[in-house]
Amino acid sequence: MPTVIVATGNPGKLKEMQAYLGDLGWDLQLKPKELDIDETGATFLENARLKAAGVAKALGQWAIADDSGLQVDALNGAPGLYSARYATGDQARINRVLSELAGIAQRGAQFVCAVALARPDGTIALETEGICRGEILTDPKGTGGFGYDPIFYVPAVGQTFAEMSPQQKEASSHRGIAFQQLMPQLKALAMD
Ligand code: ITT
Repeated sequence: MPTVIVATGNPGKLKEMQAYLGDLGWDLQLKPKELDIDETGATFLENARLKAAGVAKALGQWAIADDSGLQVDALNGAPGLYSARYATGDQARINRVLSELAGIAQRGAQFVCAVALARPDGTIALETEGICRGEILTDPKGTGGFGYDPIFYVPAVGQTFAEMSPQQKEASSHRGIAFQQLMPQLKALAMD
């Protein structure tokens, strides 16, 4: 059973990644807290590569990383790459997006998730990107999930991410889509 380090410090992401990778039978281990890789890339994919490669190389193990964020159309794609740094804490981040959108009728937005898997030498073995379109509500709805989930409404499902079951979020979300895309390649990968 290959050991793979899940290169994230975000508990919400970790829970989803562990569930999505569960069928592979890998020995999933969490990266040490003190091993923090600077996110200096210009795109989600670049940051996912940096995190996966940095952690893999530092530990000499396979590592998988996710870089993700919310892009709001009326805010020219903000918070985007800065989604985690938009304010301190999930509630403050939600409040900032809602106040910046106050009085704006155009509510379109998308979540993007880039995933990269790095070999123990830091080279990238696989990568992909998933996108989920939705709308930003005027008030939060639902208590599940994490981050911006309570304000992100998916018309095709008729619910926010925070109202969805974990299975529904997996089926429709940026991260769920990215991992669905990767799954056949992950299953076929020789990791010895
Ligand atoms: P790691 O880099 O350690 O993985 P992070 O939280 O810093 O953790 P990112 O830099 O990728 O991760 O920032 C992504 C932010 O976007 C995250 O903190 C959330 O606020 C938000 N986000 C990403 N996916 C989300 C989801 O499925 N639901 C709600 N918010 C999400």
